[in-house]
Amino acid sequence: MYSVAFAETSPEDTKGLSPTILYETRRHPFLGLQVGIFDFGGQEEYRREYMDKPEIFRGTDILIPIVDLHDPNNFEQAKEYIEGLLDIYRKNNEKPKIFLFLHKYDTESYQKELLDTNVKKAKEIFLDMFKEYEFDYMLTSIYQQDELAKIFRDILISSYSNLKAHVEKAESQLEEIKAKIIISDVSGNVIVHNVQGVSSGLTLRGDLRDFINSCNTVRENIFMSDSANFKGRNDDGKEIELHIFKYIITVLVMKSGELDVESQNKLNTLLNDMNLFADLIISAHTD
Ligand SMILES: Nc1nc2c(ncn2[C@@H]2O[C@H](COP(=O)(O)OP(=O)(O)OP(=O)(O)O)[C@@H](O)[C@H]2O)c(=O)[nH]1
Ligand SMILES: [Mg+2]
Repeated sequence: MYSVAFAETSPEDTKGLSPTILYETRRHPFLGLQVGIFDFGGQEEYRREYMDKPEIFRGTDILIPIVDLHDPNNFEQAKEYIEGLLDIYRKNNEKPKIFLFLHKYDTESYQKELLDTNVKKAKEIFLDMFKEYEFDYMLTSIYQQDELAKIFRDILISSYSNLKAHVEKAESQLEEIKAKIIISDVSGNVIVHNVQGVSSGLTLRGDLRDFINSCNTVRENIFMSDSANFKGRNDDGKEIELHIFKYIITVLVMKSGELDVESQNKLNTLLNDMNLFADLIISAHTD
């Protein structure tokens, strides 16, 4: 799930991945912070080993229990595992936000009729376990790569109060502007876009990521300011424009000629909003 949503692996290519031994940690830069991701192996021997070490779980902001919808015979066992985790958090005196993934919500080597039955059963078994927590659940699948990336994006920004509204607003603004626009962070995590085929999961296409990266270096080393704009164009009137706001947020605009006045006005509004969005992120960090 990590490699499909955050790195550039295609869903099919995960078929050869090995099981997680004990647990693996990764860091992923997102909106200017390093997000620490702990992936706990599900095999019994590993569970027994790390469940005995509650200190490993200290400082969790977000817990994502993952239930395999293709494996209903193990739902009860999964429930016990999750209860064990909640015990650990109770002992640690911590309350992470919980997002339960009812995962493999797809019919890749699985029958549609069984899937719906399993969803119903899973909801009955799992949904009332988290009453004391800030909780939500979602139906997920690595075969819905963009959807999965959006779910992780929303989970990551859920740690920042009131950013979600800005992302939703940007999403609707993009629909009305007649240009191709990609809003991402300087590391190339796509937040919102209106162009098909520019990202795999959260990760922006390599050439555009390199462009952002180079412009960001110029901003820092040559302009020595926290925001800057960059432009390129060819003889046919194709243009690419990059706005970097507060060394965190970037807006990439691609157009094939002049924009109509209405679109240009809307784009200006969007740019102002993203400037504000970057400010909010920074003040959330300092909080
Ligand atoms: N159909 C389907 N298969 C999936 C999905 N996500 C993962 N898989 C497959 O499930 C298999 C196991 O995936 P892993 O992510 O390694 O499983 P895991 O839960 O991390 O296993 P442990 O590391 O032992 O805990 C792989 O063959 C994946 O291709 C999904 O959304 N749908
Ligand atoms: Mg694993």
